[in-house]
Amino acid sequence: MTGSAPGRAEPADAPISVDPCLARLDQAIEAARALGLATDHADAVGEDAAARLGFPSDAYVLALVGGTGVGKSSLLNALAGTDVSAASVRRPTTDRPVAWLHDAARDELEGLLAWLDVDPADVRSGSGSGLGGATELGSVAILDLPDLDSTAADHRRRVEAILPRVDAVLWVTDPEKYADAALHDDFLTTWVPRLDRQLVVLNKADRLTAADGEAVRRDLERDLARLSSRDANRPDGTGPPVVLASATARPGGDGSGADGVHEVRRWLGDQIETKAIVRARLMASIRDAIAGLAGEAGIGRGGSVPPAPLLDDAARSQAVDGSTAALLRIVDLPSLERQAVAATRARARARGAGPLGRLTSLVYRWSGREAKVADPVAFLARWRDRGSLSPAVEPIREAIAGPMRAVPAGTRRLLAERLEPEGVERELARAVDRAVALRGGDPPSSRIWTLLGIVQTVTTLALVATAIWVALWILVKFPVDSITLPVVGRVPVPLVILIDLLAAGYIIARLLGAHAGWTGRRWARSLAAEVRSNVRRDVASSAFAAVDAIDADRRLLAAAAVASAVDCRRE
Ligand SMILES: Nc1nc2c(ncn2[C@@H]2O[C@H](COP(=O)(O)OP(=O)(O)OP(=O)(O)O)[C@@H](O)[C@H]2O)c(=O)[nH]1
Ligand SMILES: [Mg+2]
Repeated sequence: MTGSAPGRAEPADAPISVDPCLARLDQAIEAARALGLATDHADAVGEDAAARLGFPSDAYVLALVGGTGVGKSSLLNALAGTDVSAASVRRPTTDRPVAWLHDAARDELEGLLAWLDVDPADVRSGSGSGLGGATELGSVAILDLPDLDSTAADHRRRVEAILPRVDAVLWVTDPEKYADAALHDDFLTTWVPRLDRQLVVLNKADRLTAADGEAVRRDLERDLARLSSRDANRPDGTGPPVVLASATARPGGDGSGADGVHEVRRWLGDQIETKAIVRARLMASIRDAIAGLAGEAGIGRGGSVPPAPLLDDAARSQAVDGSTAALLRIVDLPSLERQAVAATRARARARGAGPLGRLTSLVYRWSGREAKVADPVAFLARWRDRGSLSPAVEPIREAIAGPMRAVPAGTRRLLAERLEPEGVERELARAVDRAVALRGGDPPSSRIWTLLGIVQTVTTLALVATAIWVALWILVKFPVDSITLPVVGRVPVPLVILIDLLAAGYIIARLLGAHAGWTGRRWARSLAAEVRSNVRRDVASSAFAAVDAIDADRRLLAAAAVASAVDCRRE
């Protein structure tokens, strides 16, 4: 039906625009959808508001609402000055909306009435003789609605469907029904705070003594003031006025009832700003819809703003610690450190162990041993082969179990989907992949190794030369000097030099080994620390991404609800 409405157009002279209020509704709906909540009602409120703004707001729609037989149709007839809606003793009588409006307004309001689903055959108009013939009554279309409380259930549904689209209400009750729960609890609770323009008519006042009528009137006023005070925009808690009337009392007749109908006429003829009436009830409905969404999300009135995160810091950090520890067990940092030390030693050997070291390095590499035990980067890359991720998923799921119970069912479903074990496993695996993609995976080096390499090379060359010398001496037996050593006695010089060179080579190799080990261990420790902190950081940022998204939408919805108090305020 909204499709039949013309496009939205804010009245040009509107002092306050509904647009910011509608924008808040859009924001709240978007957040609520992201939270998995049903937004049908809020969608309908938004669509209705947009549609209503597309119709003229120089006139407003007033509905007569009440139980069956209270005299709604009789009241309309009295106001119109002619029988426009059937009134009878048969219950219920009115089964679909009947509209009455001033002749002058008929053309202008036809579209609006069609949008309200009033059959054109049920639209009556007149000169308003019953309304005093006042042309200012061209600013109201009066709807006589079916009842709220008869056995015809579809009557109530019709009222429920049309009420969100009317701008003002004339609540009609009578001495028997004024305390009726159906009227008091459901409808008044919902609508009294939302409508700026409303009047309560206690009809059939002719059946009460003046004193009883006055007592009932005061009783009703008290009740209505209580309902109105629930509206933040009406802190003074004044409810709609209550009028005692008698719709069937003849004009010029005896009493207060007829005066009451005059009072209703006067109220209808009040010089009111119809645009403001329409805007105010649209904004009240929108604000209500936003508050409804916030309530659905569990962040309604009384909740902290911004709402507390679903998962508190302590629980989150405990879960991240647990999951990180489980992941690091798979990554296997002690083995990583061993690989790092071995890789550093291999590099030191290649640089600082002279020609023989270079040779053993080549053998080490070609045999594939180096890649297996001395390549920390490759070792990290193979982390997935070393165990199952399930133990790392558990702390995350455990942490969210409590908050899951606290959120509404729709949000719980969303969270359950996003936090199903396979998904969490994938996220954690990605986090570890990112964490182990280290920059600078090459082992460290040192100038000392180059220096030791040169010394070792010289020593090796000298050793080869000396070995040749010793071999020749053994074969040819040419004379050489001897040195007398304690215990051993006389030892030929070539042999002494050979032994010295061997000892020097050994010492240089030990020095190199010690330095490479020290450098390697330092590097290994920093690699392990980097992996450890990377894994924790990436787990912290990704494991609860779904919860963080829900938190962000809850904050957005709460912000929309808070802002709606300003953007949807009445003039
Ligand atoms: N005594 C008395 N009877 C009234 C008054 N107003 C209406 N009635 C009678 O009450 C009966 C019901 O009136 P209706 O106007 O049909 O009531 P209604 O609220 O439209 O009822 P539904 O269409 O069924 O919802 C009729 O017999 C009216 O004559 C009144 O002020 N005083
Ligand atoms: Mg009726």
